[in-house]
Amino acid sequence: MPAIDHLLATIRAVVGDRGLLTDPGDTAAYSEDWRRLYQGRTPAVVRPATTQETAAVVRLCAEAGVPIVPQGGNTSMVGGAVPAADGSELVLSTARLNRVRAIDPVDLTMTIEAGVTLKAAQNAAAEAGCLLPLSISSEGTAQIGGVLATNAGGNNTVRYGNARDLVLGLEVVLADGTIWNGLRRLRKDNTGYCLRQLFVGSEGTLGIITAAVLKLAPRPQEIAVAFCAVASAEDALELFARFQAYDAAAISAFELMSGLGTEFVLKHIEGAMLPLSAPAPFYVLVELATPRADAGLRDTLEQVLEDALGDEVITDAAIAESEAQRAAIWRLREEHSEAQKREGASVKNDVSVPVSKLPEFIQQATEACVRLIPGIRVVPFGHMGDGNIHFNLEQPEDADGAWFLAQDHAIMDTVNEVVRSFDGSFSAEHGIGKLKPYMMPDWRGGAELDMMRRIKAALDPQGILNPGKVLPE
Ligand code: FAD
Ligand code: 2HG
Ligand code: ZN
Repeated sequence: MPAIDHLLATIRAVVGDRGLLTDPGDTAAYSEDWRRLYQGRTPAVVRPATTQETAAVVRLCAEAGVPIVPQGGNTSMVGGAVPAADGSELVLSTARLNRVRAIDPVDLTMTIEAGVTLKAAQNAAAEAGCLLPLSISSEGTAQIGGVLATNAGGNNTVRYGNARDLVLGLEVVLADGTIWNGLRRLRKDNTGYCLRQLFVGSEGTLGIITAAVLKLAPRPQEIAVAFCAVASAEDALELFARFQAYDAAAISAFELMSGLGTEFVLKHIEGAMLPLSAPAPFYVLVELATPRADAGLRDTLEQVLEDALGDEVITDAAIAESEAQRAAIWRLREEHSEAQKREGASVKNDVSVPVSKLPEFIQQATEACVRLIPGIRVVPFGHMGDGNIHFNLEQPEDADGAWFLAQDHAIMDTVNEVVRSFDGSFSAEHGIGKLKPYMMPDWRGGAELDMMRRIKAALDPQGILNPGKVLPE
């Protein structure tokens, strides 16, 4: 293809040899998603090292009319960063935009480039005596740009909100190669439309985020974590209500796990151990944290759990006595996705309902799925404290994995019907990507989808940024 060869030659002149991968052996990893739902193909992965290089590459692609798929850590759960199968799209990886530009512990802000991994960003904040209060299991690989482009949620949303709530400023390369420098770090700034929030959660379809100013929090001085056994999701909700009543501001995570999902972790993840004497139908991981020294958090945790045990709200609990025990408890929660993947084929439903409705939702969605596919294994887990449950379904033990995956629309539609009856959302934190655009007309049709299409047309009139994602064709 002479046209693409010419484009790649001009791009190479901008980004250099290190900035351009064209060998199929090198580009393959950028062309498939973490779940292996989509196998794409790309003639090249472009890896600019600066905002200016990014802008120049986008300008060249716009002039040539060649689509671009922005990619960070490629951990999307919905195929959001995978190029099309026909090899017509370039992948633009942000991996080399990896500088922490500034941290201000008084302003509690961090100015950081898109390709820094979330884990590296957390570490940089910690070194400066601060906390970047966003935590997801993929944080070692996911990058700041991807986290913002998907408005990631995760384990601390109950206390600090989603990625969106942490963004004060953004730097974005627009679809024609224009650089918008909105890297402000003000807490108050009402100056027209809030453009940065348009790009947060836009999944690479409106612009390429190259840097951001994020809000930090004071670093916790005391952290207390417990792993609790509960007989039902109702009891887990009652436990959440008790922690809220006792000290709502101290809750930094309240995560639910099913007995089956935890069994998968114990079976597939080396070194994973249940810190309790017997298995239970559900488990809760609760984490309390405070920036105050000597706040007595451990006493709070013990008091609430002791009362809950007395009232039979929980059946057992283990409190972490060391950093190693805290990490081991968190591992049981964080390895759920990996363990489920190793167990076999699964269909995910990243849904949210009002927190108070979660137990009823889990029960009704379970019944509906079992009616649809007898023997289906239900694995609900996730961020109970903010109402976001990963209502995942594992193939029946004796079923064919490919057959099960082919039932994905039937399964997701069945779950979504229950979600709708609770006024919930079919996409709480992972986004729409390539997997869910077909759901958009039904859930966001009419004026809402129309506005989204108009925004897309205004910011990307050629439609070259991440085609086929978010909006239905
Ligand atoms: P990618 O997968 O590379 O891209 C995601 C989307 O963002 C794509 O549409 C891409 O085009 C776009 N994009 C990427 N970078 C940019 C940029 N610089 N500018 C514009 N668009 C861009 N998500 C949660 O919300 N909470 C969780 O708890 C959570 N846990 C996870 C656990 C595991 C094990 C895995 C595999 C995933 C998990 N995720 C979770 C999903 C995923 O990790 C997040 O969505 C993450 O924010 C994606 O970051 P990334 O850098 O990998 O983005
Ligand atoms: C989590 O909360 C992630 O661990 C992944 O959002 C959920 O695997 C999943 O479905
Ligand atoms: Zn999650």
